[in-house]
Amino acid sequence: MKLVISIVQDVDADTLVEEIIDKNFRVTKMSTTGGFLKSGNTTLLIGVEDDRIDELLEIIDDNCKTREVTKTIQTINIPGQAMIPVPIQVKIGGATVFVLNVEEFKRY
Ligand code: 2BA
Repeated sequence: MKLVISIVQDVDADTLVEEIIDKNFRVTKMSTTGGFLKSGNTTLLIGVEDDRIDELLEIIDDNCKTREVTKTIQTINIPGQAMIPVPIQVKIGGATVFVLNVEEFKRY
């Protein structure tokens, strides 16, 4: 068995979870925050049998889109001068996925 940890954009999360449930996987959805953008994203925990991992990864890939957002960073180019806000474009991936081997799985 594998544990898939998938970090996705909030905007894709509901459709993705529906699709995952429709296809008879089990999923836990958590509200999380990206460290870089400091804005909300969604982390899904999905326990899956080894023979269905490819099917699951395909569902994630099909339902998550890459998008660009603008983030304003504070920068300074002359020592002693005020901070200048500079907008930068950041590409957020469709999904960041970790696949872990599960040593033991129990339901009581
Ligand atoms: P954030 O940390 O908010 O990052 C959002 C996007 O900002 C990232 O998209 C990446 O394109 C960019 N980014 C992140 N750190 C950066 C940096 N130091 N310099 C320049 N650009 C940077 P993704 O890579 O698609 O990541 C989306 C979200 O997935 C991340 O949100 C974070 O919550 C999670 N994530 C990504 N890689 C991770 C990892 N190795 N471990 C844990 N969480 C991760």
